[in-house]
Amino acid sequence: MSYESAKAAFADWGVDTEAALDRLKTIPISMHCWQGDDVVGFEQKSGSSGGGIQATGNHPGRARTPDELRADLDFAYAMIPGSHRLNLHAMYLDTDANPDRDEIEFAHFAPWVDWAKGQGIGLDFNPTFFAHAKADDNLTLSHPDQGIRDFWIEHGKRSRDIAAQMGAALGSSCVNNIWVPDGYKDTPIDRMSARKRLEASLDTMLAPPQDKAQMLDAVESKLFGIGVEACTVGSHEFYMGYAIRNGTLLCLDMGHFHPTENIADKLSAVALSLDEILLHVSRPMRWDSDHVILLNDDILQMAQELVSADLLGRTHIGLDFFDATISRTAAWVIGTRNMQKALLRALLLPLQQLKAAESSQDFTTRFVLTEEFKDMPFGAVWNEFAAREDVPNGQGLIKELDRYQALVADRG
Ligand code: RNT
Ligand code: ZN
Repeated sequence: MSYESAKAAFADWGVDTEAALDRLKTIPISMHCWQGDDVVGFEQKSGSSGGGIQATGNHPGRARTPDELRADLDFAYAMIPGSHRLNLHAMYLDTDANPDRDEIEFAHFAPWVDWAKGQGIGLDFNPTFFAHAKADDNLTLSHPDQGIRDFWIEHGKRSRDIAAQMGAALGSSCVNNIWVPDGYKDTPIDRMSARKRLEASLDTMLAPPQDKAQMLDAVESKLFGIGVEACTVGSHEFYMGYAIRNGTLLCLDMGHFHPTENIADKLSAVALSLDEILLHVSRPMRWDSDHVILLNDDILQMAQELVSADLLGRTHIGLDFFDATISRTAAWVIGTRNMQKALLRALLLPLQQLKAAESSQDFTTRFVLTEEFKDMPFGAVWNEFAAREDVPNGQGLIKELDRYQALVADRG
């Protein structure tokens, strides 16, 4: 179907496709660096990834250096319509120096900032509280040992400074997201002390004032992880309260709740108590497996909530998945485009009619409308978006993804 026919079909329902495309263009997705190298990073060290985070698969083409990762990102961004962001983890520093986590500085990330400037993209940041000898027991900010806590507090403080400098250099506030693996494999006897230690460490870390125009603090909860099945110190209730009391962003990761929970239902609830939200869009399969996101009901419902509850202006959309069984660049491209496609579908819904039906308790009309709308020509509107943004689609996209994968396949 041509775009003009699709436009008319949506207009029939009172939906303006041009307005939807204009809005979609302005929504940045923060693409996570760690899909490109299986969450390994560029520290000069050996050891396991730790923290229960494990990419599986050995598809050829893993980026081994910052230059390779940037080349892969350049390609991926060229396949994704719109202008986006990069979400960097502290362990992806780009320097010949070999600083420990409590020694990192902005200078160690300068090549990333120069690159981002050249690409016109914003950066987000994360302290790395895993994949380190001092995190091997899955205790960092809540560790009973004050020395270990201080080490990680220093890492966290430095990460906030680096994020602020990134935000200042790029003229776009950098979200600095804190996730720690802390927890217990078996049932602890004193959860309260662990949570008090985590709280106190966060308080110390977040005490130095930062300009919100430069950096924004976010905290990420989790239900459980491998090796910490019995108790996660930074649970949802812990961080929900912490974020409200301290005015930080709350990061909702789609894989960090019970498998039957959907964060689509949480957005409007937490938005009443929080200014801003960070999303880690992911696809849990049976557990927090971080599969590449599909254009499935979970993502569609979440995007619908963002639009329907008017939360796009105060939600930062980040991705968090990693799959090493398929082309890593294809995973980035398809996952990011799926997030955009979900937003587009949400922007093309006859929301006023749906809301009117619901508020008059006419659930039959709401039901018929949502189901009839599934046959609307969303694809033609997406094709138009891709064409206007000069990115390939369909067979052209497959050709490009294959071509790039062949280029990187002989990396060792
Ligand atoms: C882990 C969290 C966290 C990480 C990244 C790499 O369960 O989801 O966000 O995936 O920091
Ligand atoms: Zn996450």
